[in-house]
Amino acid sequence: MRTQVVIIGGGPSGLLLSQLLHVRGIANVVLERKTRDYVLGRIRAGVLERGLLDLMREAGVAERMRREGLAHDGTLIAHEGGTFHIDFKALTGHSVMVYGQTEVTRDLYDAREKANGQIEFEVEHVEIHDADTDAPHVTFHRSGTEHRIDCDYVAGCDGFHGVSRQTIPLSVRREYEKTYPFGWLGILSETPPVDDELIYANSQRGFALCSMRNANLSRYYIQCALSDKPEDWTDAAFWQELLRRLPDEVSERLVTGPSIEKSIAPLRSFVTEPMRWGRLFLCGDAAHIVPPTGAKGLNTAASDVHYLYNGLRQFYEEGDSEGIDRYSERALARVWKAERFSWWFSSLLHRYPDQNPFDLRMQRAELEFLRTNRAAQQAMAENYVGLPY
Ligand code: RFL
Ligand code: PHB
Repeated sequence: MRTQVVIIGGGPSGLLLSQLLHVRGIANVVLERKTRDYVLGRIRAGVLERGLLDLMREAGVAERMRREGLAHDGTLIAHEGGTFHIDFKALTGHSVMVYGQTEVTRDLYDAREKANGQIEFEVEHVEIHDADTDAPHVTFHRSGTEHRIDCDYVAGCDGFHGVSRQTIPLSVRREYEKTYPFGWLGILSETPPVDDELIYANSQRGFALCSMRNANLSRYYIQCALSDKPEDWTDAAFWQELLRRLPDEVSERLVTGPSIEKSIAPLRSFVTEPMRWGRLFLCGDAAHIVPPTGAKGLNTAASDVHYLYNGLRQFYEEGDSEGIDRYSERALARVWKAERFSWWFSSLLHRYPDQNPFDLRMQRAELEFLRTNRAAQQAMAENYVGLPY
């Protein structure tokens, strides 16, 4: 068979691109390795920038988000036994939306289904051929049969462990990576959030984050050792450790309960360059990873989708390849700024095993500067609500 764009990966990047292209009448097929239920079972991002909200609106999938999402005008930062507020709205004129990645993905799957969009689930052995020619094609196996799709372009939206990035020869691919000596242990619990705002906490015992999904669903994280396993942590041990990392004024209000999900994510900063090779484009986690501090992963995936979708649209509607030709350069310029912010915000809030007393004082001075300096708060707020596309 033949289509215009083959999209590898049915996570949020692939689905959003698919739906946006569909709205513009650009034919596409999505290939996903897992089942829909598996993809929807992954608990990930919770905070959406306005750029992603705009794209969801353009894709015609923003209605439930508008009803159920929680607008957040700021965030709290906890340190030295107290909290301070960063007022995004006052500092930038913008807010962010708390609406889970699971819900974004569900809304996109529903929209693709309603439009009879073609999504092939449980595909195996996906291979991209001739991406550096004018006639690429993609092969894959499903239920033991090999299939082939010829196309104009391939969008690699298959996450960090996908095949798309590996298709770019090492002679042209450059990778930049930093791993962090800790992970995040996260739980989801059917309890009311401890505060209207998210709370990012720096404590002597390590980082903690209080987040939420809705009025009766909370998401909490604590920094943990890379060697920890979720099953090492009973719910009681998790709550005890979380409470010890929060100021009393917060821990006194926190409602605990059984966890309904518990997982550990390692922290990594990673960028691959270029994000285009011939007719193959990388999008989202396939091209870059940020540590989750600052909530930039899904949002940076969305900015890639924005540049790629507009490039493809310009090509198909106006016959102009300028957007496609400059995709990698434009996407990477914004990616590196998100990398910088996530790296900085991580270094501000975590305990590192090799920190010496001087490093700890620097961290404290940086937090004090942020607490008391409007320009520092403004820089933080502009990055958090999302730099312009
Ligand atoms: P995904 O979500 O990994 O989706 C890729 C899809 O491709 C499929 N796939 C393949 N399909 C076919 N053939 C192959 N060979 C394939 N290989 C893989 C996979 O099954 C999958 O369905 O990448 P995508 O779409 O680029 O989306 C990126 C986001 O998922 C990610 O950046 C965010 O979740 C990161 N993130 C956060 N981002 C935010 O913007 N705000 C947050 O608050 C936030 N919190 C988080 C996070 C990530 C976390 N974890 C677990 C890493 C919190 C956590 C704990
Ligand atoms: C989440 O709610 O999962 C979340 C929120 C903010 C972050 C990371 C994760 O920075």
